Amino acid sequence: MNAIKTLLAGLVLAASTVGANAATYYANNIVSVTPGTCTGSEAACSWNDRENVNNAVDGDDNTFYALGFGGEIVVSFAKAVFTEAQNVSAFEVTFNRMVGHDEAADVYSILGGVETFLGTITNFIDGNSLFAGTDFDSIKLVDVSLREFPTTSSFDGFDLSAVKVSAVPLPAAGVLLLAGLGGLAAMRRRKTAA
Ligand SMILES: [Ca+2]
Ligand SMILES: [Ca+2]
Repeated sequence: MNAIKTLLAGLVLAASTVGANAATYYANNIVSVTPGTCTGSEAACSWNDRENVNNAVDGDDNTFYALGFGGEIVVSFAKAVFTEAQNVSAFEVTFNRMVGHDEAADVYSILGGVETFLGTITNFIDGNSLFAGTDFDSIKLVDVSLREFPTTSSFDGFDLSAVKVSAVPLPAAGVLLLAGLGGLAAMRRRKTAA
């Protein structure tokens, strides 16, 4: 029993350590950018430094780059190629800021110029994360606010403050192993009681 308890404790510790050490990378480089359309006034379109593309890769969640309707951006990271499954999050600085101000972007992972569609994100809370199951060297976002929300009050599309990727923390196999060991411990307890 004690051996199993120790083993279980060790595995739990190992699992939490993996979670804590899971490397996280914020996009820090712009590979390419194609500004989209801003339908607001000149003052609105430049308000808050939103036309400055560096705001998307400056590591500061409070600054953002507005993609513009139909605008595209490709960003990369300090790590050249990601070869493990990653969670990809793109941050909108203005989550749920105003009813009707809906914005969305299609997200792709890219490896050697070949794009893989990951899904569509929105500026709703919890609408900003996707799973990337194949290798990639960069991430592309394309504003699709008008396609997803034709009546939106947005005037310059998705506001990108940061792109973050982080390894998916605990492999399913690890969870199954823990569950299996827990079952083994329970069986041994029942045997001892009988
Ligand atoms: Ca916007
Ligand atoms: Ca930023």
